[in-house]
Amino acid sequence: MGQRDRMFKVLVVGDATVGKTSLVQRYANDSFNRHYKSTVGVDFALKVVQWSESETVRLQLWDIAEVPLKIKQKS
Ligand SMILES: Nc1nc2c(ncn2[C@@H]2O[C@H](COP(=O)(O)OP(=O)(O)O)[C@@H](O)[C@H]2O)c(=O)[nH]1
Ligand SMILES: [Mg+2]
Repeated sequence: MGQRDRMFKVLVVGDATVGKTSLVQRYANDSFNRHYKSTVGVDFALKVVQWSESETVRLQLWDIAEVPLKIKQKS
C-alpha cells in the first residue's frame, strides 16, 4: 500500500476578536499571543497531520480578516 496524501483548505471566518487567529495559531504552531493585532487580508498556516501509517493530511488554514458578511437581498 502506498502513501496517501490529502490536502484540505479550511476557511476560518467570524466576527472580529472572537479568537480566529488565536485558534489557528494554537492549532498549527502551538503558540498564543494575548496582544490583539487584527488580521489584514489573509494569513495562512499549514498543519500536517499524520492520520495513519499510510495517510497524511495537510490542512491549509486560511485565517481571514474580519470582513462583515452582508447578504444582499434582491428587491
Ligand atoms: N484569555 C483568552 N484570550 C483569548 C483567547 N482567544 C483569543 N484571545 C484574545 O482575544 C483577542 C482576539 O483574538 P484573535 O485571535 O486576534 O481574534 P480574531 O480577530 O478573531 O482573529 C486577542 O487579544 C487574543 O489574545 C482565549 O482563549 N483566552
Ligand atoms: Mg485575526
